[in-house]
Amino acid sequence: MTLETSRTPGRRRHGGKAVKIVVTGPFSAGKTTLIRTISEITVLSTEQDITDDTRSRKAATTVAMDFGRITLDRDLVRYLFGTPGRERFDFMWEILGERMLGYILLVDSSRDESLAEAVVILVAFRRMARVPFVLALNREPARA
Ligand SMILES: Nc1nc2c(ncn2[C@@H]2O[C@H](COP(=O)(O)OP(=O)(O)OP(=O)(O)O)[C@@H](O)[C@H]2O)c(=O)[nH]1
Ligand SMILES: [Mg+2]
Repeated sequence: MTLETSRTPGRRRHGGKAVKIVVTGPFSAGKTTLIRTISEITVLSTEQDITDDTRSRKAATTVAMDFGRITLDRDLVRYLFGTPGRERFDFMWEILGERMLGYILLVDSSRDESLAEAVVILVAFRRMARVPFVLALNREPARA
């Protein structure tokens, strides 16, 4: 797979370009859901059951990565890589961020600590590469 980045223009075998976009953010911000929602292929996910007290929030968490794809037109394909949100898997950030064109940083609006956790991730990603990013607030609590 050849990926285009700000440093390495990539060409796919049958022509066209492929770019790599990373979806990152704190635990349970909705990274896997976002990729599953927009991907045109069945997403490769690496979710494992949660066994600690955060299990009350959801049953499974990403332990390595999500992988999906969107074709914008026949000449431009975006590969989507989702990171784990748990800090203990932060070694994956650098692996997944390698040669990315940009990233989406999702924050869980329903959880106060999510913003501070997102800042830690942002600092790490800015250190990794000065590429464009989008900050998105997700899971906004419903208003009456
Ligand atoms: N209300 C609402 N819930 C969402 C949205 N996106 C995801 N969720 C829910 O939020 C929870 C976490 O979603 P995931 O996609 O597993 O979050 P994640 O960021 O991949 O989580 P980790 O991999 O554990 O860090 C799930 O229960 C989803 O159904 C959204 O846009 N709105
Ligand atoms: Mg996930």
